Amino acid sequence: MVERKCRGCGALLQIIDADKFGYIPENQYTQGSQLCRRCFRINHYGKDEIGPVQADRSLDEINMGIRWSTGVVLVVDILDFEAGLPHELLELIGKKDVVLALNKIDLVPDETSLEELKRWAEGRLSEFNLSAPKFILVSANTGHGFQQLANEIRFLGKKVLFMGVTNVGKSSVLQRLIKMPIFGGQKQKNEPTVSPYPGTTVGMSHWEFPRGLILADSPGYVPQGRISDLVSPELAEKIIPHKKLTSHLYPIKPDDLILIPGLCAIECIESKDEGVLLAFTGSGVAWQKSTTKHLEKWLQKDSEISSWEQSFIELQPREDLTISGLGWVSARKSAYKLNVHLPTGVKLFTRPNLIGRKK
Ligand SMILES: Nc1nc2c(ncn2[C@@H]2O[C@H](COP(=O)(O)OP(=O)(O)O)[C@@H](O)[C@H]2O)c(=O)[nH]1
Ligand SMILES: [Mg+2]
Repeated sequence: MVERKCRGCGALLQIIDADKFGYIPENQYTQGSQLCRRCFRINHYGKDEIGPVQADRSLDEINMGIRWSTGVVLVVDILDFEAGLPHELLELIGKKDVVLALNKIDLVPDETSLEELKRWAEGRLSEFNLSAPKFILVSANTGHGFQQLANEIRFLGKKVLFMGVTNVGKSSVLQRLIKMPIFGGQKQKNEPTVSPYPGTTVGMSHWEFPRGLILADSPGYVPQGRISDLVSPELAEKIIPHKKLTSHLYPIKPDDLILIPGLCAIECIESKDEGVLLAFTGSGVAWQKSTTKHLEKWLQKDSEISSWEQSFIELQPREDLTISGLGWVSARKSAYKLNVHLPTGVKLFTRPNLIGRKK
């Protein structure tokens, strides 16, 4: 039997085990179908019946893909920027030519102009270990930035790998690109499978274009310390930003608490002046305010988390405190000393504010 891969998720097609990746009923296989049953059901019913691919298996595929490639498009979710650039992943890319596609810009509120976003991203990228990274602001939903992305891809050689952490929109970006006239414009029979669940793409899948250009989708790298990777797939789907960012403004003084029940709590220890914390989310979970007295109750409320840890953070006005895979809060008017309660292992970052007037 000649090995064939699923066009949607890149898994090797097989007719033996319906509970494993790549399963396809035998009659469909012999008729030449190139889509596994899992991808068919994700596309038609929005249900992933097998679940995410294992992190170590993804890593093997990513490594293979990097070795194969002449250049890389690294896709990053602009709303979860720091989590999208893990040190280990940048090391894997090494000295390959790379273009960064900062995706999901449709979720950033209109008050933040593209120019502002660009300046902010430039500043942030200078802190990561990337030599003169080229980046493009894109939205796979609206098509923004795709002409520029397509142009840049032509400088990456003939074999271009799309990579990044899980759920940033790698498959969505590729899905839109392969339909563009610049790549031949042919309607493809199958497309890379896009889903709200992390871990959908299982293996590399190749898409061939005129003049020998090949674009390849790859499974997502599972970064350390993202809240969305520590909870059930149902809760992860809720937590991952999918709608336009909203913010709530909370006047905060010592002993106040802002929190997302069962997921995180930020406790004010000290504030210099009367200030506010702006809490941002683009997901299906909401921030709220309480007091330190109720800390334990809120952490335990309907929580999937069994182990918590606490970090002390100082936040200056117009700085964001971001919680990997969840959202962020931003200080205004006052500096704050905060105790942050998070599931054990979840990473925190501070950075210049993304939204609103800059320093
Ligand atoms: N709002 C918005 N959602 C996007 C965009 N790109 C991808 N998504 C959503 O993000 C989720 C993950 O997309 P997918 O392409 O499967 O990510 P992958 O795991 O990196 O391949 C899906 O729910 C997509 O619909 C975008 O530009 N804007
Ligand atoms: Mg994918």
